[in-house]
Amino acid sequence: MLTCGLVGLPGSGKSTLFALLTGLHDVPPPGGSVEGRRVAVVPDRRLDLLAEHFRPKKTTHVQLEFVDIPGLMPGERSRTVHFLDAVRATDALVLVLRGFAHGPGGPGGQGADPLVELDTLEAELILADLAMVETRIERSGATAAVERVRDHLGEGRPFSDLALGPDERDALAHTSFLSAKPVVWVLNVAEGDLSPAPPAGTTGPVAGLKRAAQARGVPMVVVSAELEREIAGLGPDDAATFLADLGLGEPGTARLARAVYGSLGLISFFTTQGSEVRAWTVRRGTRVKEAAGKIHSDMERGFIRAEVISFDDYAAVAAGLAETGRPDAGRGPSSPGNRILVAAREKALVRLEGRDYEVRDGDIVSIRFNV
Ligand SMILES: Nc1nc2c(ncn2[C@@H]2O[C@H](COP(=O)(O)OP(=O)(O)OP(=O)(O)O)[C@@H](O)[C@H]2O)c(=O)[nH]1
Ligand SMILES: [Mg+2]
Repeated sequence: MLTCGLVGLPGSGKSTLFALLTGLHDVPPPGGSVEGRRVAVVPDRRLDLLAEHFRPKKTTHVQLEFVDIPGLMPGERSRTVHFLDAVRATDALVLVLRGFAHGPGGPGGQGADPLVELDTLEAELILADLAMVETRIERSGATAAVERVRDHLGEGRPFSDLALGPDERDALAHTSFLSAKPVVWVLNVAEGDLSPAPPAGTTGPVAGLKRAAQARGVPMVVVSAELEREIAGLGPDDAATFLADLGLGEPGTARLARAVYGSLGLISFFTTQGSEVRAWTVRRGTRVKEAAGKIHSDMERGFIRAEVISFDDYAAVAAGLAETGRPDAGRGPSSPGNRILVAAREKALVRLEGRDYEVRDGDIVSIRFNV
């Protein structure tokens, strides 16, 4: 399972978000020195719809592990070492930046400046990488690739911004840089500031951070962790109404999980056969024969072909049919889902794909195999 670290300065809302993501009832106390680690079920409305249609015995979502890393306090050496160790043990980082004002006495002053927080966090990661590279040069001498990295980091730029040639990449293949980790920026805003898209030309920290995210190609998500915790406490119907009133289609946790997936270069595909409807994770660009191996090694070994329909095509067919609400619909072949697939086949929307087909996000896949 992939591990995502929630990192930020004290009081940015990491623990609030952590509780939200992992379904924890009580928010861990501020400044906790022992980080929490919990598994989150990644919400996916597409999978929920499939489960509603196929009525499986079991529905299996994708899971991600989140770590609530205590806030970085620059200058406090032992805490920083602990922070960096915790960061090192993750696959991806969620940078939680404060976009709401703290009450009097809150950490870090009252006003929010997410760009400054971002700089502070990145600088710490870059400094740790720089120290590592310098140690390496002292111990085993400099190579052209390592010197380039050192100069780049020395300018205060993250490893992820450095374009390397194939030879340089090979030379550094066994070195892991903290500033190379896939990141998502989360701006945690006050309840009233949760508009999905501030008007173009807006200034201020939110717009500034958005521009920076676009310029650097980093996925960014705006949430209000506090508000979303309140929403999560409502029943599913009230929660949906509440989100719709805010102009949001889905909870921030779903948007965040998708952004983490994107930053890691991961996609989901779905299977609906048998008694389970399930989401699977593969790297973008994975061929279907290899993807089949995720489900079962026999499916990869004896792969013949895959039947594939995109989720969007499936949903369009479903919307055009009255099947889903039929009171007499059962499970298995007589489930609404299978009737939708039959209709989709008649419209030639179910494709037969060979072993080299690259699986796309949202594909509904059925593997034909023979062993
Ligand atoms: N207004 C507002 N306050 C929030 C929001 N999210 C968190 N807070 C408040 O900010 C304070 C800090 O939240 P935490 O989640 O504990 O922050 P943290 O990042 O875990 O802090 P440390 O563990 O000390 O690093 C709490 O008082 C929260 O109630 C939000 O979306 N809006
Ligand atoms: Mg905390």
